[in-house]
Amino acid sequence: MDDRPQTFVIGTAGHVDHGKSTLVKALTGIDPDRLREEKEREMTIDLGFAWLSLPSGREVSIVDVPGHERFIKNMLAGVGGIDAALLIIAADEGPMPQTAEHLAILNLLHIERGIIVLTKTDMVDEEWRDLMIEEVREALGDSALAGAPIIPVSAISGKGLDELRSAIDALLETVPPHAEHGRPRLPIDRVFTISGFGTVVTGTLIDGPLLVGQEVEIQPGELRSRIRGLQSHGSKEERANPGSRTAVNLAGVSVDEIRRGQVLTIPGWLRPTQLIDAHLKLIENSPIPIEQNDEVGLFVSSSEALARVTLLNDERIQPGEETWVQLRIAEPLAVAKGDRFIIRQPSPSVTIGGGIVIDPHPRRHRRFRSDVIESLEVLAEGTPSEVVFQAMESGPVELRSLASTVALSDTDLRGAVDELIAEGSVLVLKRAQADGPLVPTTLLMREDAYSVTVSEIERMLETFHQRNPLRRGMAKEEVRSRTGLPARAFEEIAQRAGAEGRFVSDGEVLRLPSHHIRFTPEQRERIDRYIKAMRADPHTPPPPGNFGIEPDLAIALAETGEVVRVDDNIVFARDTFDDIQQQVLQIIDQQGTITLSQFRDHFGSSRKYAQAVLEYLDDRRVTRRVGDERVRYSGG
Ligand SMILES: Nc1nc2c(ncn2[C@@H]2O[C@H](COP(=O)(O)OP(=O)(O)OP(=O)(O)O)[C@@H](O)[C@H]2O)c(=O)[nH]1
Ligand SMILES: [Mg+2]
Repeated sequence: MDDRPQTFVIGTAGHVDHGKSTLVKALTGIDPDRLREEKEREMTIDLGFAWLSLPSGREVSIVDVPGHERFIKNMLAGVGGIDAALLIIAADEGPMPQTAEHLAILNLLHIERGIIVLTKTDMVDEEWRDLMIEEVREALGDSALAGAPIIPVSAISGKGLDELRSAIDALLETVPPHAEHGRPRLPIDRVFTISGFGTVVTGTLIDGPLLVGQEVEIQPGELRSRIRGLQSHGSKEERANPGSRTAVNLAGVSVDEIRRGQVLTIPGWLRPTQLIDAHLKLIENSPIPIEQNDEVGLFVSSSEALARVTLLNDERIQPGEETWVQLRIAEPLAVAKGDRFIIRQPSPSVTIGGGIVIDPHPRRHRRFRSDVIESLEVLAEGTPSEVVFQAMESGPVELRSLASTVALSDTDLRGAVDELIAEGSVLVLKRAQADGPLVPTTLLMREDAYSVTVSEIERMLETFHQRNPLRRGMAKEEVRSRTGLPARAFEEIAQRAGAEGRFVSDGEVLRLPSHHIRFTPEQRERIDRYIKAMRADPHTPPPPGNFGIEPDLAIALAETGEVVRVDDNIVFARDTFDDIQQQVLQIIDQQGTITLSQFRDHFGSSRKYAQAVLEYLDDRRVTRRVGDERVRYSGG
């Protein structure tokens, strides 16, 4: 168990030049502007990081963001996962455009804890300061930070900083324990090398702890690695807890394989996606509405991509309105259910809204369908088992991939799955061991979907048998491709339905249990004549064509087992062939090998027959060719 106190991450926000970085330095002693260009231009460009211990002893990381509107993408990459925000407003200027935009972003991301820091108060008199406090209160409107404390400070004189530290302490007191789903995620916001250590990535850790030595996966890209070391606040740790800024030293990967926007997590559950269902809200002062198929910039955690909006229930949505959408993303992103996102107009670039991921792996929906909207409502609001049931709508799914769709802790997810299995609405297609526990790769399927699929296959087979009475069954691969199921799911469904007696899996083909190859009396008559002729000359039997046995009929006859079809023209009666095979093996056992001419002499057959039979035996792995001789397939 880990009994260290909870860690926290707070972020700055606010208009350019209002004093965010200066305040961070005054609070922590660490200059968050680390790039040379930042120091030269006296402007934050990319994220900066610092940390401090509060009077209570709490450890807090601070993510310092740029205020300039050109770098808002970097601000968005840093704001994910923070526990609280410091919205910094310079007392001389008061609220400005990016004050409002950052406030809107905090609101959309549901970052509801914050402190308004009125800084640079050394530059104004008291009267002006009080006027600004009024103005700030007004600017907060009915946002989530409407009731937040407003603390006047000067980062230069240090006035108000103690009050600010206490206020941060009091605010963090109200942060509930960080969620632990058992599936830690580190949205990567920085990648660099440290000489002697190699590749390091950093981010704000959410949803679970990371441990040194652990195997990890980086998505999108499915890059595997192992955690060589962990750091938080500049000191080495064996374990990083959710809610902390975390630096991860990775084994065996180079910096150019990783970029901001990827997510480091435990292997096997987080599947990248290019289609998500979401609930979307446009901010009141969005300059534009959204119309069907509009393109937007999508920002989730530290990642960004272009996306097109399918409005599922509207022709257009106006500023201030909210609705259900499907987002078609231009490139894969590793997101999970419940992730909050921001959308921006691509050009001119401005924040227009945001929302929450409801299903990261939906199917394409048709618009204006009440059943689609209802299922999204269930996914958004339902009980765990309702959510899991709904999430399984699109077909068989592995237990581990359900995890990214449902945003439940492992315990709750298993609880919900067990409940659904017990009530019979979900089936375990195949357990790793009979009666064994569910493992991450166990395939689950809704019972209703299973019934529909099996009935569909039955109908397919019925039609096939009717049209092809001489065929033993339908090629499995063809059945599978018509159902559209992935190979493993199909195989497990076929096995289960087979065990239930719904159809028979017979080598490469599937058939209905009632189906057998049946010949018409006329066909039977021809066959009997043909077989009689074969018996007259068993080792050099006549070709089937001589008796009007067309290839289809010969194949069917072979499938019934009455004959062995070595090729189109060389067909033996079954017992003759079995006898030939047995004698071949006997000869091999007596003299070690058999040659083609030995075969020919022994059976008194032609070279053509001898060669065809021996090749057939090679194909069947009865014999094996070594130079000009045959040995037993399994023998030396
Ligand atoms: N007098 C006075 N000047 C301040 C105070 N805080 C910051 N400044 C000055 O304001 C200027 C901008 O400060 P920064 O901290 O770089 O502002 P910022 O919000 O980080 O700016 P960006 O990161 O570019 O958005 C600098 O010249 C600071 O010295 C303060 O409390 N009093
Ligand atoms: Mg700055």
